[in-house]
Amino acid sequence: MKWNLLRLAVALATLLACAATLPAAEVTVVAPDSPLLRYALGKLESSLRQRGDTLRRVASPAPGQTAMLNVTTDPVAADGAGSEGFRLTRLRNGIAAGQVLPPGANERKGDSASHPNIIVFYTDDHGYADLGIQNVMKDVKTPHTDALARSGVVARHGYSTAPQCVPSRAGLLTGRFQARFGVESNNSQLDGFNRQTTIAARLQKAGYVTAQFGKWHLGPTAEITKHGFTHVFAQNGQAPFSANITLDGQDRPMGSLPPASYHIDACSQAAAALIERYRDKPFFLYIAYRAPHVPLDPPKKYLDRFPGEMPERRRKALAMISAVDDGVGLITDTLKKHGLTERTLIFYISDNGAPLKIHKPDAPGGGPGWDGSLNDPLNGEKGMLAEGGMHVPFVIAWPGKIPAGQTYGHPVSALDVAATAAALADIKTQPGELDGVNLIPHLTGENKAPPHAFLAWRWNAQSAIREGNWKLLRGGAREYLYNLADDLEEKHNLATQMPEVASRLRAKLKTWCDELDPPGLANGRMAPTWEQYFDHYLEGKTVPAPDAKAKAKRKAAFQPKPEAKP
Ligand SMILES: [Ca+2]
Repeated sequence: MKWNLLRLAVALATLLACAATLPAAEVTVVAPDSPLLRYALGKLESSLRQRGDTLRRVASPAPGQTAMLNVTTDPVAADGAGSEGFRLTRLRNGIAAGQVLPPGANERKGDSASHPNIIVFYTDDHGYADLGIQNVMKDVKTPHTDALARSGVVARHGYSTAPQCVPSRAGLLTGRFQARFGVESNNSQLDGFNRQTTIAARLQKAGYVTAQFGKWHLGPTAEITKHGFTHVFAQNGQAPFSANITLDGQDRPMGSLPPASYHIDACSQAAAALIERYRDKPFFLYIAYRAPHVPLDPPKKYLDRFPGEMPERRRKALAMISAVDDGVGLITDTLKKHGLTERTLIFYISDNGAPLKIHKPDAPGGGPGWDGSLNDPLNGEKGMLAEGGMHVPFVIAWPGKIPAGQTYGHPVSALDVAATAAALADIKTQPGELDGVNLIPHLTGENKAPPHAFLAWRWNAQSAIREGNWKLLRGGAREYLYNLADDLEEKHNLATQMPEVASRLRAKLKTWCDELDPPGLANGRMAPTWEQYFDHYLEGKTVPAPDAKAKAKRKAAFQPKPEAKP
């Protein structure tokens, strides 16, 4: 006993002594757990802070587990002392010994404490134009998301897997193209999805705390926990939350939770509370804001940020996106507060493009149609495999791991989220089990090749393939070929000029589509609505306003009635 205490004392003294001489690099301190060593690690932490270094993470392990402290020294303040092979030679392998490992040694395989946290912000019907960092629209205000993007990567060619909510979410969460298991559209049965293993389930098994916030849209909210999410704070539409945690991130029985604040704010607050609760464990947060999807319901606080002349739908969409942006700010601040910024990989992606409904009716107060978000400069909208339907805002950040300030030009997919997460958590998958790619080597520059040989989609009667800058888009009997390098707006159909390219891509697309359930270049017929969309966006034809009569009727209904005569 005395001997152990002596060794603990030596370890403590050595750890404190080494604080002044730690090299200019990331190091990991590993030691068997004990109250005394925790005390020593605490002292080391405060010494490093006084020296101006950045503390990356302090794990507070359960009794019997290994204590670990990762620190990253500030390169400006660092003296450049040899960073390779640095060791505390006075410490021996023993019960109470502490050890300082060389840089990179902290990525311990199979140890969940070394795995990064993963957060996915998934917005809803949020068009490509509507992040400040996109430099498309001047009216949008997203300072926190822009800062997040500047700390990492703006993917200029980021895609969701579908131009609609359900299939897009099924693809994101499984990491497999959703029509492989029969989830084609919002009208599909979800049996196929229910048989899949979500990335949440994989991460949960790997030791992650998992939590879902906001819109689910993949079956009953009561079943969310069956898909790998331990904590649920779900809300579909205007219904009360279905939650097994409170706004403060504390456990409660799964059930209805009346909204205590605006749904976007509530999701952000609950997510931040869960970060506070689990700051010492790896966590996976899937934060799916129902924004700026209709009904457009921003409170005054957010509307007031967008004064002046503009369509009311636009004002409301900007206000909802601003609320999401506040959430991004709250969550990134919470990470920073606990030294987790460099321990956390964040994705920010929209589930599909904005629904414009061709004529952009400005009916205030929500309802179907234009949600006020915009896809500029892309052509088309939600419900199309034209770029406007699924080429979306796409940001990836992991400060300290992925170089900041990047704009990434190769196409990436929401499918890559699961593949990246699986790789980072050391989750083994079979070849072909996931459709996405681990993006990290591509974003660090280690792998300069495009992540994907091609990306492909099928949504009902439409299908598309993008290979390099070539894109073949099919809708029923129609076929379009675009060179996105100089025609991102999809205005110049080259199908008749370049038949050999179209033919090659069609064959490749057909091979890919034949793996889907059911197989085929199309699943069903083009509805008249989609024929109109294609006419309007891709053929430049004038399509009469579908709601002209209804609009007149609505206007008449709002005329003040003559006062009744006494
Ligand atoms: Ca959506």
